[in-house]
Amino acid sequence: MNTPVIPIDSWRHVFKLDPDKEIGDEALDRICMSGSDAIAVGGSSGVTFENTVDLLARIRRYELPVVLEVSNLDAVVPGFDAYLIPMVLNTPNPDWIIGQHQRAIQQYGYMIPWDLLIPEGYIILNPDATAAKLTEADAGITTAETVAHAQVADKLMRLPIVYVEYSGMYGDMERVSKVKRSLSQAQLFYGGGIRTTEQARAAAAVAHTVVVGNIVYEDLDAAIATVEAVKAAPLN
Ligand code: 1GP
Repeated sequence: MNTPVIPIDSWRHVFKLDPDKEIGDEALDRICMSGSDAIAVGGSSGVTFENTVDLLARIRRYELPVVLEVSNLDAVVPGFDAYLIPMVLNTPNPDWIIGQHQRAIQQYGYMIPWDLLIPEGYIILNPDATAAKLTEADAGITTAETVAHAQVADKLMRLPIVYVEYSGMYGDMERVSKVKRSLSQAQLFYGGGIRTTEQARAAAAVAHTVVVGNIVYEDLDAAIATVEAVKAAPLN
């Protein structure tokens, strides 16, 4: 069983920051002081070693944990508290499930900090998301198929995280709830399209951990308000 190096099981709210997007010092200060449980750094395009180092250094002035969601091997920067490793489950292309991982391990195995890796079973459900296009994910799967993918991650692969990813689009909370009820041990992350406190609250009712991304760059006040909404919401 994987026991993550940092206490992700206590995380209810996470901000995901994209190294390829500009964020001013004042905005970053508000994000890092918001009461959110952690910052995840990651993005689907334009993520480089340089912009990742730069963002990590700025977030490191604050106390909250900061993890890197690895999407590009050239941008793996040392110094994060942990590294989230997506394995996309709903793609027919094994490259995004294990292929890239196998090649990375063959090439860099001697320097990988294994204790810091946290694999995620990723299910991408917005066909228009960059990540869906990149990984050839079949975002048109049914709820039953989604639940079965989640159970592969939870019960066969025993992954510590199942991530229902609607990046850029608010998802079907009934489907997320069904995924949650199907899990035995994995922690359910939900991310995608959260713009209002109502959406944040609804996601927090059905997922252990709610990830808020794009709204940070569009409406900072609305982004900050999601923290309180998630923290106050009971998990059903
Ligand atoms: C993206 O799940 C996160 O990886 C959050 O999605 O950017 O749509 O909030 P949004």
